[in-house]
Amino acid sequence: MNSFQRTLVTTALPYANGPVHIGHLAGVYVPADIYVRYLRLKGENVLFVGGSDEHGVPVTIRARKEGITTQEVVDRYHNIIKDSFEGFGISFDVYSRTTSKIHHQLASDFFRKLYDDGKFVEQTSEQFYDPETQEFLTDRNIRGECPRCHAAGAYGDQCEKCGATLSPDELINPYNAINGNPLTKKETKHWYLPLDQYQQWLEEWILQEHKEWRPNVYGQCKSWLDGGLRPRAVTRDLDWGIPVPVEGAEGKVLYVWFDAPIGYISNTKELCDAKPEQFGSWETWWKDPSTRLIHFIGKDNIVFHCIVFPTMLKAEGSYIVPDNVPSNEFLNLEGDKISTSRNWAVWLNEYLVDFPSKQDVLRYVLTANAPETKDNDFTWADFQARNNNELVAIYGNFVNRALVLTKKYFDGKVPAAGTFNEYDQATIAEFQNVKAEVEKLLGDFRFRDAQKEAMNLARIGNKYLADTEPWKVAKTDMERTATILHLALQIAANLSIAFEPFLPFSSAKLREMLNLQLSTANCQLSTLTWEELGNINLLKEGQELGEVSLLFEKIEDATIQAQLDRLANIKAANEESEKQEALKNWRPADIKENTNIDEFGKMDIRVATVLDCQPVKKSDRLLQFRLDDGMGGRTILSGIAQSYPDPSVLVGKQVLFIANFPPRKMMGIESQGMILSAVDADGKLVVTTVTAPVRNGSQVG
Ligand code: B3M
Ligand code: ZN
Repeated sequence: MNSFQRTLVTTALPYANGPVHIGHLAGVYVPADIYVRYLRLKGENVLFVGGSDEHGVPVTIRARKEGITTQEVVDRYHNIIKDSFEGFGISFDVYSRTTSKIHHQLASDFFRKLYDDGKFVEQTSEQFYDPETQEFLTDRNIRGECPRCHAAGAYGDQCEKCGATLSPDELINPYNAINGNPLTKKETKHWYLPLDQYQQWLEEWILQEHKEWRPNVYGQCKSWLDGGLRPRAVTRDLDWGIPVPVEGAEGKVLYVWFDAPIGYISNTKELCDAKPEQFGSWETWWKDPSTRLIHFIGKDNIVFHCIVFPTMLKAEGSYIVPDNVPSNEFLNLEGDKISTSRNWAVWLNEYLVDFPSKQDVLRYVLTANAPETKDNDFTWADFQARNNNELVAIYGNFVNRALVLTKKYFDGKVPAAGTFNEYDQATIAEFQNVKAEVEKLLGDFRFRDAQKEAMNLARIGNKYLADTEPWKVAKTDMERTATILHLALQIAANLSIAFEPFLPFSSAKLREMLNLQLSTANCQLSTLTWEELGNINLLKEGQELGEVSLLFEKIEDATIQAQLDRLANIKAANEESEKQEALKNWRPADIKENTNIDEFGKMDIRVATVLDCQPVKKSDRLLQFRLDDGMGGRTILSGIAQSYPDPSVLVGKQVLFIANFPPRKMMGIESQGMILSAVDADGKLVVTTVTAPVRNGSQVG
């Protein structure tokens, strides 16, 4: 099993319908980049493939929203996304796009081969249809009320509010997301990949042969397989995408989830065809069983990468299938689900502007807090704390002290080491032990723990200086001071290797400060290798150090506050637009079951004048009414405080109330009845009244 000769690493292709955000980086691109940089440092043959997913409904929705063409949308966001990844040092060998000619050809041929080999089944089914625009609607273009949380405007595939996975049939009052039209159903023909026919193979391949996959990935596959696989449509009625290359399929395109993973292959082909002498043949990467294929993805993509795409590859017959699919759970932002459509995110392109030269801080925080086994939360407070207390206080502080003291006492030249004493030896041994641990963790895709171990190396260095106190020793013993700083500098040089996969920008900066001069333009080591980690002779005695500056800088409260303010504004805007969406699509509820005059007659509804109305202390919901009910007065509590921020507007008004409810105590106050209110679409309650004055205590009927 370990006869692999090369590793092909792919990362999910982000939809080019918006910029990428911290969720993308944390879930997929940083872990993949750590892994690839590590393999490269070890001298392994590795290819790192990425690209933008430019088909699918999300991009067409964005185009309509922004009033530009779909091509303009994908051009714009492909470039923004590509720049963001470059900005964060995600070291792709190729980053291309699914609108490329090569991809259209390859995906089309792939479909045609399966079609010609009789691998698909054809099926006609009923789909949601807008009779006015005469188009079939995809899940994403259907909206309606969420059956779970009852938020307005949930999508046919998912509710952005509560995160539920939905099918359009579950939505309450579904409508066309673009024009609000009500929908009917109509028959249409599509091609299906019969996953059921591959069930047994998948069970063997995943459940038996890949027990080592992450529990979240294995578990999700198992539950799909246990539920029994069904054929899946791989074509759609849409005008944006790769045309179905079959006669009689006009107006249909390949389903985006059919073409997008083929994008991994097309992008490899694009690179290899352009530089065969450097990267070899694309077919070696995709068809030679000695290639190890690894897909880095987010958890919502598991089924496509573990079940659908492997089935496509298997059905085609000449491809390898993935060896592992390290998938992360989700990263939330300040307690709420990250959402592109709701603008609830930290956008990478904005971060790069707001925090210039601080790419590694975000890389560090996202790895330290990576959602490897469960969903996790990104908070700006944690971001600040990890920067100030870990990067600055441990790693940065150690490096700075070692370099500044060398400048001070040894004219900025690496001092000669005398004999290492026992404590030095123990420090070296402890330091060298960490290497194997980091390797094991990285091999198991446990990036969070691996980075923690790398940080332990910095801790060892920091502790070494704190314990040996060269600034004190220098007063009496320059020889010993030289030994201490010599070792400290060697440790610093080692840190530049250990952190290279995680914090490549800082490693490059550190090497410059140490005058190791090994960095290349994209922050990759050119001559140092992972094997050197633990070597305490990386720096030569007498070698001159470079300019010293701070490796990391403290982040101030005001900077963090500015980010929090920005999020608060977005939240307010979202609440407002959700309210508008609810109002726009509101329809009266269905009429209740029939009742009769006798039932109604049991209800004693009367008129009263509000004498006083106050919020109930310690309750944000209740108002306390004092009423003149014509019968000596009564107190009623009503849960409408949110709708009446100034309850005094009700004083003097005549209201309707139910007089014969049994008294009930709330917050220590007895409520004697119920005041009648109407509920508006946005949940606002409006107290009912009479259209002309009547005597208090009059009955309504
Ligand atoms: N574009 C969905 C996503 O961004 C999709 C991934 C494709 S990977 C082949 O989550
Ligand atoms: Zn919901």
